[in-house]
Amino acid sequence: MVPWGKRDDMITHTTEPYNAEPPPEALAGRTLTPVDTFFVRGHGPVPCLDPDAWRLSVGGLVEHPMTLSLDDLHTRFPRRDVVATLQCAGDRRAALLAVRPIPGETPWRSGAISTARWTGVSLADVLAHAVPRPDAVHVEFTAPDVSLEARPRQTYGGSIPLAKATAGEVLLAWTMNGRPLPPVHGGPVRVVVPGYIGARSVKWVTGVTVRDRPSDNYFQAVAYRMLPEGAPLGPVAPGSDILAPGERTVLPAGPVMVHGYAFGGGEQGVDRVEVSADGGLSWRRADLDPAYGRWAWRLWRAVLDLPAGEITIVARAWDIDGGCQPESAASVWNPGGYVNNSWPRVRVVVA
Ligand SMILES: Nc1nc2c(c(=O)[nH]1)N[C@H]1C(S)=C(S)[C@@H](COP(=O)(O)O)O[C@H]1N2
Ligand SMILES: [Mo]
Repeated sequence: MVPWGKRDDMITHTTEPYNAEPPPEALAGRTLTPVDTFFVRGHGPVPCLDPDAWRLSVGGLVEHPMTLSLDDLHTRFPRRDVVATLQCAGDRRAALLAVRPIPGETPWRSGAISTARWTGVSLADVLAHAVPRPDAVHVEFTAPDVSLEARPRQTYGGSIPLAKATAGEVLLAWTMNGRPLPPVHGGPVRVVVPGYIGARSVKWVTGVTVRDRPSDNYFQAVAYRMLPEGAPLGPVAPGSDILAPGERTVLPAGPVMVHGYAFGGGEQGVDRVEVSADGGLSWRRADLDPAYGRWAWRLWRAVLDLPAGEITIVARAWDIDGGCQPESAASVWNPGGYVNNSWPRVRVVVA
């Protein structure tokens, strides 16, 4: 039995806590990822929260601390709807592991990224009622799930800059693709931070604390950094990936449709995507879907004429400022295995 109503072909990394990603082909060709296909990343067991008993406390450096019920969120604030892509900072770690081992971290392939339409209220509207004090700089989110990874043992949390929290797009969301947010994705209410690494979109959120510095939570202060003493990860790095054909697919010679996505993280627009069947000597420009809003990935497709043999298909995205993805996984390798935005490569066998 596949837990949480997920599709049968999910690639399960761990069952307790549940961590699973869809095969990349299942993500291809659809801007909105169906809920049964959406990846799950959890550091601890899924807490079972009663929506009627759920409360959100808003406090810290604010003039008017508040405790809000789900009904308060429904009735006291305008509803906001955002299509946002969530990408785990560990997405595509498997290609980094091939360079050098990264012990103890989940070997995500290409599926730790998915897109949904989220509905809720804007965190900016809630904070406007609470009125942050002049010394407010960061907003911390807390949740009740306890992770065994964290040292010392603690509940999950993280933070974002106040400027991001009040920009409008950050949601306290209770629906996902028009349905009540499932428990495994953070129901009854989660934070959705469009354009930031998935780790900041805290599920089962029960606390919003305004602070003068980032969260001291393990998942902000220790994990999710590129380097042990480096800055905590925030905005998503621009990148792209190939979703179909899948790795090791056997194909007949001739034209083949290649599918993928590009995502600039919201701050960085995608200008173009190119695909190569000869390791990057020659490139073909992919057709890029129109933007579905600033916070969603853009799907692309390209037809490549493949000769017989073992072929490596490569892709790369350019952003509107002329930046391009780094070529090699080795050049972006880091001890936690985060943010692999190097050129995606898929090997296929053309018979
Ligand atoms: N409370 C809580 N929130 C959490 C996590 C968690 O373990 N506990 N995992 C984070 C990480 S690392 C990611 S990538 C996203 C994954 O969201 P999803 O499971 O809905 O795909 O949730 C984030 N929010
Ligand atoms: Mo993550």
